[in-house]
Amino acid sequence: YAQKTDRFMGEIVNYDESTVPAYTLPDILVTAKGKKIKNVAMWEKQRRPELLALFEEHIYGKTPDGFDSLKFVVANEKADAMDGKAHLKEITITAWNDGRSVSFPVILFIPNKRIKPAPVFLLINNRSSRNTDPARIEKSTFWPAEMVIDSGYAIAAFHHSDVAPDRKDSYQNGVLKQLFPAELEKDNGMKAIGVWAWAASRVMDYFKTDKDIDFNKVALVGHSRGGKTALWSAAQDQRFAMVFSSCSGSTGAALARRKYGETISLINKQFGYWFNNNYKNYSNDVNSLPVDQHMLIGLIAPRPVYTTNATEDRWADPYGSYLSLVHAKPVYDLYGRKVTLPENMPDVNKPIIHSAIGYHFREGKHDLNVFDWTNFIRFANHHFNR
Ligand code: GTR
Repeated sequence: YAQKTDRFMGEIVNYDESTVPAYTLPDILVTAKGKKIKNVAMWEKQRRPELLALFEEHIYGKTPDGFDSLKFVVANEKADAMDGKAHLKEITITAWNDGRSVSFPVILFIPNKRIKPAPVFLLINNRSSRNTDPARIEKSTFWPAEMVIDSGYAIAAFHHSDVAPDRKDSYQNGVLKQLFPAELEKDNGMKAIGVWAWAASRVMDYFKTDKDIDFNKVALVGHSRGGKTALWSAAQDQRFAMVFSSCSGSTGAALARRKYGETISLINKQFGYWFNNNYKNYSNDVNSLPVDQHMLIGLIAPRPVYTTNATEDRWADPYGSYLSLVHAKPVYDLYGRKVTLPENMPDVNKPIIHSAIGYHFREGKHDLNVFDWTNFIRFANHHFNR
């Protein structure tokens, strides 16, 4: 990885630590009016809502407050799936608003060997839907369902494109056009990531109705664009008890101001339909963005959050993603939650588990694999006291 720059979409991509510009992050514990946040009450009443509103307004768009109704149907069920180890439920979630509806499927396996409702990992699947094959003919390390079941957890997934297609010419076809067409007219209206995050919350609504699931132990998982979504979803929806964000990079865990790997400008050019229109204003003016991504991590506090990076994924700026965690720590400190992140980037393949903010920098590619899931389970076991 000697190469220090690259060219992409007419821009120079920086991979040289020594040319990262000097930057000042907006202070996570100082309000827009300059007031210092000194305790949890001030954080929750003043700063947290302020930051949430800034992320809505300038980046991900505002999630509509409500919709008319929601319906869950178990479309298929198998009590002895995975050779008897798990109970499979294929659920169809249908949401209605103003007389129109959208339906999307959720795959859920629940371990049969358990005495209580099961904690669950919910994956926002942004790769092939074969990853979550309910028949288990296809098996993928992206969603290693057998391994998760053997660890005593339920595992669920939905496919992001079932609620908002992952294409700039058709992302509107789904939740946006059907349920919230007015959002498409607004500069701060949610786009694809907003919809994916909204759908994760609807799965959460379902979990609340399933007595086999421990509603207080739902961990949200996402990779890359799904990892950005997982952070945004959990930042808004405090019912998610834990978050795992794999290789989320730009507009996920990575600090925008570092200009290393993928920048706001590049992500807006390639994937503008993920973010609201206002975000385009920062393509060439990152320093005027009133937030940076450490604040997105801070919005998840005091809940445990775990992020990852991979050595062959400089595009996602591993160091800048780690720094985001370090700069979110003051919020966890307010809550008295133990965060044991070393000041410098941790060694490769050395996970940090016993910390409310967990992390690993693993060897290999931009992906979600068995090493990742093994450590997600360790982190969940630790923080769910299992
Ligand atoms: C890349 C994109 C990243 C990341 C990734 C993915 O091409 O630039 O921000 O989201 O796709 O989702 O795999």
